[in-house]
Amino acid sequence: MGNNSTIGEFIIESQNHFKYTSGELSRLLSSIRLAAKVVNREVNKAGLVDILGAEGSENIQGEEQQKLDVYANDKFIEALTSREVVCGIASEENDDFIRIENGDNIASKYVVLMDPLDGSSNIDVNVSVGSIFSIYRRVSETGSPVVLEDFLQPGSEQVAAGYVLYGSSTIMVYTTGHGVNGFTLDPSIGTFYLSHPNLKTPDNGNIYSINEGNYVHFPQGVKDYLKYCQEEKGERPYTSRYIGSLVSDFHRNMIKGGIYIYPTSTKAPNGKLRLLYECNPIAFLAEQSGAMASDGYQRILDIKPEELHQRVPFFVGSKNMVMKAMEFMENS
Ligand code: AHM
Ligand code: MG
Repeated sequence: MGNNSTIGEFIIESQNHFKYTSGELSRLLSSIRLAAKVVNREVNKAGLVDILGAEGSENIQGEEQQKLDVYANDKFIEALTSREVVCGIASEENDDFIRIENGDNIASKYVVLMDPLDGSSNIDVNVSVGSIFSIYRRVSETGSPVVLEDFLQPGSEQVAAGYVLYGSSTIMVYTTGHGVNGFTLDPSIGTFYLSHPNLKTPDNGNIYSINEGNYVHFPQGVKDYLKYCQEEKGERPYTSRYIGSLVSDFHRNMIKGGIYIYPTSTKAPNGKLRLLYECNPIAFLAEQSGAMASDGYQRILDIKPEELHQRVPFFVGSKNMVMKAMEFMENS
């Protein structure tokens, strides 16, 4: 397939990659794409909306100003519910999962877990943010209301996962378990085009991404690995790059080679990132691109989740770099 295909054409041509070919997953992905375009429009005028709304808390349409992460959450939920493509949604923005029982949703096989706007503290300063999604087949019987178990599946059961990065351009990157492909939005016509076919993470890299300000709180293994990254030997010292937006840091490392770490710390004993809608989808993409994702000791995708908003330490990126970091964790 040429680089000129739109994401819609690409999905149709890859139908045989989907285990269940009812077209439901294609429709689900197309709903996510639609929500992403709406969120993209809003993210792009974030500063403007503030100016227009400066007099009071309302914008020119007289609507109340909403924080963008709440707005993104609403848009994703709206797009997914109104098209009857999922029977349940779990989101970083909602304490509990949402059962969708109106219309034909109840007959849907799929649940979606998402972080509708990750890194949203970066919005105010014009730095890239992203939306992350993870899709599973429900384990409870179709036609009945979804239950917590439908959401608490190990990452290895994901049917599809991806992210949208609202960066210098907007790109949607996803996998259905047959490699990773990236589609860049042409904003003038509102269509995503295949721009990054078959993305592969280099096995080695020279970038490490971590919030080093927390150094004193890190476990010894991470401290030792950081010293290793900074040592003058061969390809080292590595370069440090940390945007503070998981999607952006991961995307860069996937293309250039590198490692991203959000470890445990004395302040955050389980790390900060959420297993179900941040680490699992990123880990699925990582593995599909030839990279690795670990909690420091074991594969992220093998973890059996116990809670919807469970946190987990996260080491993701170029295979050899993640293996090296795990070696330091093991030996510390
Ligand atoms: P959020 O879901 O509240 O936006 O937090 C997740 C973000 C990640 O995108 C980013 O990698 C990390 O938090 C940055 O955290 P910190 O500021 O502690 O370095
Ligand atoms: Mg988040």
